[in-house]
Amino acid sequence: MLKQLSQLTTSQIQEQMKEMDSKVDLFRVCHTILSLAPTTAPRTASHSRKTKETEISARVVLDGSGSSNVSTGIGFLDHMLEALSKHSLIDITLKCKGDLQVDDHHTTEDCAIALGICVRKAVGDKVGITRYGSALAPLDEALSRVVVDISGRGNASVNLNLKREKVGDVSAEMLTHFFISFATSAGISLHVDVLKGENDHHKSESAFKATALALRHAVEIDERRKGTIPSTKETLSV
Ligand SMILES: [Mn+2]
Repeated sequence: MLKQLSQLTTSQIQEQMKEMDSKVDLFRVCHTILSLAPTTAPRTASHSRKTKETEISARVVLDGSGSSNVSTGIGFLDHMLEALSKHSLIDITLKCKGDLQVDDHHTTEDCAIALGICVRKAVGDKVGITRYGSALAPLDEALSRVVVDISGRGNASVNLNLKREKVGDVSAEMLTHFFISFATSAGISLHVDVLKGENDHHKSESAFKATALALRHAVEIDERRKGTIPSTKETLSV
């Protein structure tokens, strides 16, 4: 090598060094691209449905950044779902045109079902997930506790303890119904309890935020599971 180099002129050596530099750069670029490439498919799912009552399209990205684009026609529900996305880090896109001239029932229920279906599809066979999640979330004087199990079986126990008939433009009973419909279609056990609070807006929002925090933990991949299913039955399919 030294002998070969000694036979070259200074400009030839410089040219060879430039060529080597460009090869090293190319190697670095290839290495970076390979290290950034995802090793598994992104956990995302979509669902759309059109009936005489509602027309809905929904999409979730489980390993998202908490960005949302929500438009249900019900302002307070949008506010709650944006909070759900922000604090779960699950990206949510949800568009709904519902029969709000009737009331808020079909729109709220069908949005919950569509989001639940997306979550169920996105967690797939539940390989490697943490499965359980629990969280406390305050909002000023209000405090909520949520416990979730991504079991494949949908059920919910919900105590929002709201005093008013409506919060914003959604009825209190439909906020409760939202959690039940979501849990049923997502195939999760969901326990929502507002433990304290005076203001119904605060109580509702702390319940959605606690749900977000619990869900975030439950859907996350647990690296120590090394791709196994967190069940002694070795399956979490229904
Ligand atoms: Mn608020």
